[in-house]
Amino acid sequence: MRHSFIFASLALLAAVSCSTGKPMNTPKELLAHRLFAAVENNHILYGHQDDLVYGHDWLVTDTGGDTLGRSDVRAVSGHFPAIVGFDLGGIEFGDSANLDGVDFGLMRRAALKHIERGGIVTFSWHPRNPLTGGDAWDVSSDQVVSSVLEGGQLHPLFMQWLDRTADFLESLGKDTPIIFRPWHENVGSWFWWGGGLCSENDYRELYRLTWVHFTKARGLENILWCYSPNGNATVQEYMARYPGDEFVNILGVDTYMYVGDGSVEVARVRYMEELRGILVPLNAIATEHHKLMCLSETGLEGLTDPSWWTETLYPMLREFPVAYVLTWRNAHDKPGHFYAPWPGFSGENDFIEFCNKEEIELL
Ligand code: BMA
Repeated sequence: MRHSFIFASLALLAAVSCSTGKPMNTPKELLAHRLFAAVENNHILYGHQDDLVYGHDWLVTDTGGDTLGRSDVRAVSGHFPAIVGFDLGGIEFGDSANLDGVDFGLMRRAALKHIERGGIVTFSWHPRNPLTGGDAWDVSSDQVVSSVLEGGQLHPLFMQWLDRTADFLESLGKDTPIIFRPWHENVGSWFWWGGGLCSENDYRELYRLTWVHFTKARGLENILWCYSPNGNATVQEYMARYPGDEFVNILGVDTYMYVGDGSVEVARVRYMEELRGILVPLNAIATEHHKLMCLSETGLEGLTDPSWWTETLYPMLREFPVAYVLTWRNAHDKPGHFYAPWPGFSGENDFIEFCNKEEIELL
């Protein structure tokens, strides 16, 4: 395992370039450099969703005074993950907690604390359906995206939603570099912005509208934007909805290993084939377009394969220059819905072995 010394050296570099009179790197550029440097050095940053605010059997409830030192990943490996993901779903409605019950004030504190200790934070967003008031998975209408775009009947409401989300991100500080990953898994049709629910053009407009509003109107120039369709898509499908180079810094894929009632072996082969199917052509595109690549969401729910980390994920990561990988959340309130071990879980050792690999970076 490698620790994150690179960030400190990059910060130094920025200061040096300032003293020589050359323009200083922006926080966002520094974060991008850090991720590119990881790729160059064959490192992969490990990330875990919601790692600091709850774990398999615990939840931070003291939103103000908690020291935020807990983490399932740290409890097992001795290290915080390099990346922590949080979800903003609910902020658009003015809710005080997100769709999984994470208080937004707590999220802000946890995110800032993680960045302060040298970590990276990425935000996803499962906003409600602005037409029906249902959740992000409400796919009862294929008119939602078109109606939030400029000229659409829901446009004013939607701009208010964007502003509430931008308010939260702004509250982290305009010099705080972060990753934002909106409108994800958009080739599949399980979210209201999904493939079967809007035209390619309308999807691209949705992403661009978000980017332009955050970057230009709100001045949030501290964001690296991640485009992350579901990985079981062809590269043609992936690129058909690509917003454009100006709007995207990181090419992500969301791909899970799914065992269900079948065998682990079959599931493993399918997962690897799916990832290779998208990452081989995506790698060529990333190189040509000078973009970073990542596994923006992945995992095996319930970790039913005891050697998943070392025999499936690790070999897969070695095949492709992905800057980071984020495994999904250890839900405290949904038994079986977990993607990282905790102390006492039977698969602990395999995870520790994974974390100890030369290429895998934690804090
Ligand atoms: C999904 C599941 C849900 C959760 C949502 C947003 O993949 O984990 O339980 O509400 O992500 O975090």
